[in-house]
Amino acid sequence: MHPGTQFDAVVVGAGFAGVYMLHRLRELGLSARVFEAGSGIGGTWFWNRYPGARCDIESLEYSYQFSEALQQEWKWSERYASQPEILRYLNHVADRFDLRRDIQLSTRVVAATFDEAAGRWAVQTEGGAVSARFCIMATGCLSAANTPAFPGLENFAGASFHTGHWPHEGVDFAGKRVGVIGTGSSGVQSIPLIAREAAHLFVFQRTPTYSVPAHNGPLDPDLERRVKADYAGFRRRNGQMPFGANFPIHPVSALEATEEERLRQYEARWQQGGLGFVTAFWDLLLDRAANETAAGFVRGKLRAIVRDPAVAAALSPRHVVGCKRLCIDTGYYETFNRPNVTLVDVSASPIEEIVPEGLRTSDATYPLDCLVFATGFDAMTGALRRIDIRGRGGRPLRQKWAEGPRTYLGLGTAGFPNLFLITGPGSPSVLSNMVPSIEQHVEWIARCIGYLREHGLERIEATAEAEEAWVAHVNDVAEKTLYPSCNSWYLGANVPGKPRVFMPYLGFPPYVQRCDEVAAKGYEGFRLTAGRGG
Ligand code: N01
Repeated sequence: MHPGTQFDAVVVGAGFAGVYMLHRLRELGLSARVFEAGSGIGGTWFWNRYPGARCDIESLEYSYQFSEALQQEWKWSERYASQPEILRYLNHVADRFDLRRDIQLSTRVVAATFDEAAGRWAVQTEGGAVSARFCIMATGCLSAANTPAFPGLENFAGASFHTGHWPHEGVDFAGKRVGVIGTGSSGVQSIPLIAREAAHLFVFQRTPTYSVPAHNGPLDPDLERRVKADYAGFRRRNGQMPFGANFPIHPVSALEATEEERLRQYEARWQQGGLGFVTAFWDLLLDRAANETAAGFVRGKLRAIVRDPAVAAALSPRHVVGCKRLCIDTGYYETFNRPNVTLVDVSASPIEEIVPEGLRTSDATYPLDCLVFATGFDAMTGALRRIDIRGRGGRPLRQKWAEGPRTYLGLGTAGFPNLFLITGPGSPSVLSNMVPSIEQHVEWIARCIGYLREHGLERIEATAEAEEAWVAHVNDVAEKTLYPSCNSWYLGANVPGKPRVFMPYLGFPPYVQRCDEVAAKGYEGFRLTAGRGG
């Protein structure tokens, strides 16, 4: 890589977003380079190799739709695809569309600086620098691992792992005393499998979690046939649902339904399995009393599963169900019936330090050979903040976002011309089916770049006014729901010191409509210019 190497576009990250962005840039006839820190493509699905890692959106939906041939020919083996299968799929896509030659692996981007005079981005990697007119961040929403700074961590004599940076060769827990910190989706998926292997498993739980069974299994061939007979229609209908996924909303208030009707609905959704539990009634995420009926149902289920009433009580969440990401499990609550599993409530007795022989809480020391951090991510902004991004006037993005992320549509941010974010904060992203959201952003960005070229324009930048209004709108929408009511990573509440701002935009269909309107009005809310300053 020579300092003078020039591209039309640089894409940072080769997960679902970067891979598809490259394909679209190629179709536009642009020169593009993707930089990927990992030694393989796949993003989230490259890094998260912990036991039990799988997607909890159904495989027929968690896949690209941009190519009818691709979606017809690929065969998923299970209802919910496992991490290895999704990684195989992404590698297949890279080969099928001949993308690898423009993807540079094992290359971490450390800085990106907008050169105002040239109207280009200088993109600095650990191995060199290039320049590009467009800089597209496909860095992922959940890619910057969060490992809490427990005192003494560096003195631990055993082995420690973060679920988001799992060793490729796997980890042998046989005969080991293992501690897992964290009971979000990653903990809920890995705990049952680690428990089967370990001599003893201690689960350090700060906040109990609501989890609904996955009922995973081989993909139903009839369902596959029906979906593939009209894949486009299936995608279109899903795109009209609030989360952009096939979770039909039952159009009845939980409070207006009779007790019997409520139980019937909840039981049906429980038996169906998956995230659609939260749309069992239309007001579950809007009204506390309505939500409590669903929360009570899940607590009842877990009390029936977990034999020790004290353990069941400690596992019972009190917050609003769905407010932190709902978990989907295979045998999670059942795992606490095993004689080799101990639940440690670290909200009652907090973790004080990691000691060479294990973990010490305020009332006991737990001897451990291995420690697993299922402690999540510096979500949505973490990966962007780890790159030194500087816009007009050399202003750092980190400084601009010091009080929380500010974007227009989650696609651009004022002061940073020709910088695009794929599924950035302020877009539905993590509160939608990620793959269609990624495709929608990639297609919007590709169309926008095409428009600039057709109109002899060189720069696009969100206006401060449009951004201001969008940030306020994202907040207004969230405030009408129960989402801001608990300490979730959607709010940045899991990372000490992170500003508490609700980051995703709620509502996939209105969001897509808004993006389309903005484009149709010549990119309303963005300033488009012919050259420098303009
Ligand atoms: O992370 P999390 P995750 N001391 O942030 C605890 C997606 N995903 O990796 O709740 C003690 O949800 C923390 O406790 P608390 C999905 O969107 C999808 O599990 O903050 N505990 C919590 O229990 C998901 O939501 C899939 O009190 C500490 C846990 O660690 C997102 O990724 C699979 C602590 C972190 O949970 C993140 O999930 C996996 C501390 N200092 C992930 N700090 C599927 O598609 C944190 N915790 C299936």
